[in-house]
Amino acid sequence: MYAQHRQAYVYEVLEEMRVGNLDAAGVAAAAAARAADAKPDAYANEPTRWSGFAVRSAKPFNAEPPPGVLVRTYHTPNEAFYVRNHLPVPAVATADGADYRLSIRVPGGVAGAPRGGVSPTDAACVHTLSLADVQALPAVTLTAAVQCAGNRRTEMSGHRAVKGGAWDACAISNAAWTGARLTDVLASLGVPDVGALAAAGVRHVVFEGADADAEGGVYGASIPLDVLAAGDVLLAWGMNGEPLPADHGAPLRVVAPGIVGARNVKWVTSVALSDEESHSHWQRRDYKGFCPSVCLEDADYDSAPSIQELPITSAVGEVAVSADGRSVTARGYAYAGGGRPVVRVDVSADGGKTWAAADLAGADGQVPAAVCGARYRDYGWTLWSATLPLPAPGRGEVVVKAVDSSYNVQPEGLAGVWNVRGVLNNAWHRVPVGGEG
Ligand code: MTE
Ligand code: MO
Repeated sequence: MYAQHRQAYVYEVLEEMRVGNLDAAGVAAAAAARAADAKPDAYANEPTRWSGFAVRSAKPFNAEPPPGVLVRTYHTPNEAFYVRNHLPVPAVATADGADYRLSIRVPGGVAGAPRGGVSPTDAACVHTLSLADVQALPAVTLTAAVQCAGNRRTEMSGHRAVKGGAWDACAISNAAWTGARLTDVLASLGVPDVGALAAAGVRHVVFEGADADAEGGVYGASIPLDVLAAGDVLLAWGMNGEPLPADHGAPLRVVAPGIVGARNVKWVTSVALSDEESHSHWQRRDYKGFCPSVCLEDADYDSAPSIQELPITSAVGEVAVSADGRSVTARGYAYAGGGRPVVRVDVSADGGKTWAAADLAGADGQVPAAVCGARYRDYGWTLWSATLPLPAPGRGEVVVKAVDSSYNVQPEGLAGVWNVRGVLNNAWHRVPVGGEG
């Protein structure tokens, strides 16, 4: 099912397991039997997509918009919003929503009797909600960028080979999401607030999607309980004022603003309050960072924490040289995880020798840095622009690095952040102007 597995190293692994060879007659007979017993195409439900995408994988569909398009508008148009699917688009994405059901699992220790903390043996209470039940709650709209942990992986593999799908710098987009607060959904079921959940032993909120592999295993991920405290995790049905598109999780997706894309579960079918992280492959055996010297065989997935908030990052989307060749105007995005505001973006046109602070465009001119307790709530990205003199007529190298409200900065090079899975690349982003920088 995974086209990206058709690679030399996969065949090498399989070669060790070869038990024999089929003869031609056997192959023909098997093909005939398969045709007679044809399963429906797992990818029969893929929607029509924008022709402007740079497609990184067709099945499952992975695509990013061109950088010039991405940084043109504060809210990314729905059709151009990057798509990261691990599995086929499920049938629920294109059905009319009437049959859609969401299950919410509340452990016994929380739901009432029996008491005594959260454990898998407690009698849990499983609530079933329709789409209408969720949409009957107060609708909230908030702007949040979603970024894949693998954004800019291609650049990282240029430094040293990594294992993971190719992405340039556009596996990130920004939208205004409309939905119900997950805390409101839980409150409507009589579930106590986050503090009481924590006291009862709940540590994680575990989500599952409707998209499944050939064996029926579904996509899943979880976020720590405390992410709910700010009240901004949504079960969203709207995107930029339109119904949620099939590729982005219709009829309902999790929007966990400030948290890595992988936990923003699309086509969500279940929410479980748990003492444990999700047991899914993507929570436990993927989306984790490692030391630069750790190879695939030595990567200890159990001890590495799952990626949740992403580090401060920025990238150049577009550069335009003035008619006289003396200056360059650069534009791009900057994003900080955990809802932290981007407070400054430094841009250079001479490869990093001299810098200027860029002009920043926040959420349509709104004051960005709202805080709730210790938690920042500025979830949208920041677009920036700067016009700088070029070091030589028509030539230079544009470099960008951003700073967040905790004065976290981006590392200069790839060597220190390189990791075997090619995630979390937030090194200074460089774009040559007029040939060599
Ligand atoms: N949810 C489901 N059900 N299935 C998926 O494959 N991919 C995750 C996340 N949610 C995924 C999912 C990953 S890794 C990312 S980066 C984001 O969705 C991408 O969201 P988008 O496709 O709306 O841009
Ligand atoms: Mo992702």
